[in-house]
Formats: sequence, structure tokens, C-alpha cells
Amino acid sequence: MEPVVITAAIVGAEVTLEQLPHLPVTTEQIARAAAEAAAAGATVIHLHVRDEAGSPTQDAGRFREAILAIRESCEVIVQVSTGGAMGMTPEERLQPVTHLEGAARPDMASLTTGSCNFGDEVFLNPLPDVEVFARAMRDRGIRPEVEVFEAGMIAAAQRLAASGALEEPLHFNLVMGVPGAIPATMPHAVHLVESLPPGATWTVSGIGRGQTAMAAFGLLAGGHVRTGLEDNIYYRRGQPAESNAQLVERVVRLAAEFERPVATIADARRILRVGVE
Ligand code: KMH
Ligand code: ZN
Repeated sequence: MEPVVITAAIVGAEVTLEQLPHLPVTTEQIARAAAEAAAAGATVIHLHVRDEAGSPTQDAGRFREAILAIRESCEVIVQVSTGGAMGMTPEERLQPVTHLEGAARPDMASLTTGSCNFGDEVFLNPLPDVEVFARAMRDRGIRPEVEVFEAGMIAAAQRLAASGALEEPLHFNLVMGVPGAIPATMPHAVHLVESLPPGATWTVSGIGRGQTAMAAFGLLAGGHVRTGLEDNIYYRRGQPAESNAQLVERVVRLAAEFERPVATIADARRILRVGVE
């Protein structure tokens, strides 16, 4: 089988320092967490950043610092978040795509192609805004990862591909287990994978309790796997995760059991079509 690309979502926007005091939030902590995750086997870093107080921000300056520090410390594909945090404006969320140049330019960016429940809140992504995001990525050669929190988001991505805003083949992240959105269960996972357009690549993020089962599903079904403190602050029930690297190490062990080699950075670039013709 194809090598598995492991993404580490090392910071997130919803996890607080009260919940997890060792969450990496400063530039130095983020660079160290990325390097440790890369050493453990991750080849993609899904990146959010925080301000001085540890609150989520989409400030381009903070992203620039973090991306440059990550690139100093390891060789990975940097994928910035355009989901940001609840309540941010579309313009604010798009800054890491529109405001970063040169060595700080990201390789990839997340792109959620619809709205959904997010706990008690609504993660709002009207399609006209999503199209602006997609075209901004396309104009800058930044590879989108389509974030799928509900099944209809796959069809919405195909509409954007039909209009030329997204370039095929598409790459998807099946985000399963956000409270109020699609649950992290096998039948839902199978349905999502069967709904993907031909030629698409996909990764799966099991949020919270669904983490390990969804990682195993991704490995067995020929997909790729995302893990990290953004998705899961527990290593197992009642045991807080020590680090992003600890979560990556578990995926690497599962991959060995299921005889999936772990992607090198060159494999990851080829599979995700990042920085290759
Ligand atoms: N923080 C969530 C509202 C993304 O990075 O694109 C959305 C999120 C998805 O994390
Ligand atoms: Zn994110």
C-alpha cells in the first residue's frame, strides 16, 4: 500500500491552556512541537497560532514567525488553518493565505466547504466565502485540504471544482467526531470515503474518543491520518496526552502493525501534490 502521510495538528484553536498547560503556543514551543512530531513520523503540520495571551489569532505576523521557526527546525509541509476560531471574520481567517510571502508562504491551507454545528456554536462557511478562499489559494499556488465535517461538504467541494475554484484531484480531510457534526463511526467513515470523487486523496481526523479507531480505519482503508493536540487532548480515556509526538508515535506503531510504511517528506509531497509538477 501507499505510504501513510501523517499530519500533526499541533496547536488548534479551541483547546485552552487551562485544559492543557503544555499545549504549544509560543513560537519556540510551536517549532519544537513541530520538530518532535516530524522526528516521530509526521510530514505535514496543520498550523494554528496564538497571541501573547495564548488566545487564537489569524495574525499574519504570528504565522510568519511560527512558519519560519518551524522551517528552521525541521522539513515538513506547512498547512495553515483558514478555519481559525469561532467568531472570526472571513477576512481575518484568510490572512495566512493572503499575507505571507517568500520563505513564510505556506505549502497548504485548510478549506472547509460548508457550515456545521461545532459544539453549541456554528462553524459558518457560506459557499461564496469558501469560493473566495479557494481562489485565493489557487492564485498563490497553495494546495487546499478540503475539511469535511459533514457529508455534504464533499459535494460542495465538487461544485467548487466544477466552477474552477478548486483544482482536481482534490485532497480531503474527513474530520469526524466534532460534537454536533458527523460522528466518528465506521459506517460514517465508509460512507464519506465512498462519496469522494475519483482520484481524490484523503486523510482522517478522529476527534476526541474516535481518534484511534479512525486512525486505524485510515490506515486499513488506504487513507492518511491526522492526529495532534488540536484533535485530542487525551492519549486514552482519563490520561491527558503528553505531547503531539506521543500521539504521532501511536499512529506510527499502528501503521507498522498494518504494514503501511510511513511517508517520507518526498512521499508526502508526491502523494499530496505539494511542490511537485
Ligand atoms: N477551529 C475550528 C473552528 C481548520 O483549521 O480549518 C476550525 C478548524 C478547521 O480548526
Ligand atoms: Zn484546525
